[in-house]
Amino acid sequence: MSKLQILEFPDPRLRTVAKPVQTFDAALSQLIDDMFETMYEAPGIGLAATQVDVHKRIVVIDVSEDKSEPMVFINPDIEVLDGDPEEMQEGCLSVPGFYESVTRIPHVKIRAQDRNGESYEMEARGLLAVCLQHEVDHLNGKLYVDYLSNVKRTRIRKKLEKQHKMRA
Ligand code: QAP
Ligand code: CO
Repeated sequence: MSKLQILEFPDPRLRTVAKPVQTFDAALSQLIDDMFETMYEAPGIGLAATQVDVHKRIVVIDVSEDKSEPMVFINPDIEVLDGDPEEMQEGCLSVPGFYESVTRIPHVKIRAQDRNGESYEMEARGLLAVCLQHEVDHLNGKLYVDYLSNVKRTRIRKKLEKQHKMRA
């Protein structure tokens, strides 16, 4: 297992639209394990392959308290169900150190494949539903900061760019 490097906003590679996974092999399984290791070490609750510069439709999530519920979503197809929009504080491993309120409908139906290519469906609510929408956005090149005001997004971008310069 190995920890992968996470791309940070405003890296243009985060804007890539990921391609469907067609081959379910040992290399895919290894990538999924590495994504879990990377997410758990951060620590985070969700990670899309886009964030580790792999432009395939793969998401890993674990919203449990004790890292006991790893979930894999390959080629996820999300349907936002009815319900009242709710505001929730979101963060992102690609936007480290910032948390902002985003409004979403916290009730979705998801169709995806597991690491063996087996199709499944599930309904999700609450944090899991929000996290799924956030991660599927990554696969489409979208970030939660896109939902913020230009002023807020620009402030976050400038602070991160400054940190990246200091690191270089
Ligand atoms: C997406 O995000 C999410 O800034 C997953 O310094 C988050 O795991 C969806 C993290 C909240 C819904 C609600 C962020 C770790 C982790 C940071 C994450 C940080 C360290 C973010
Ligand atoms: Co994110």
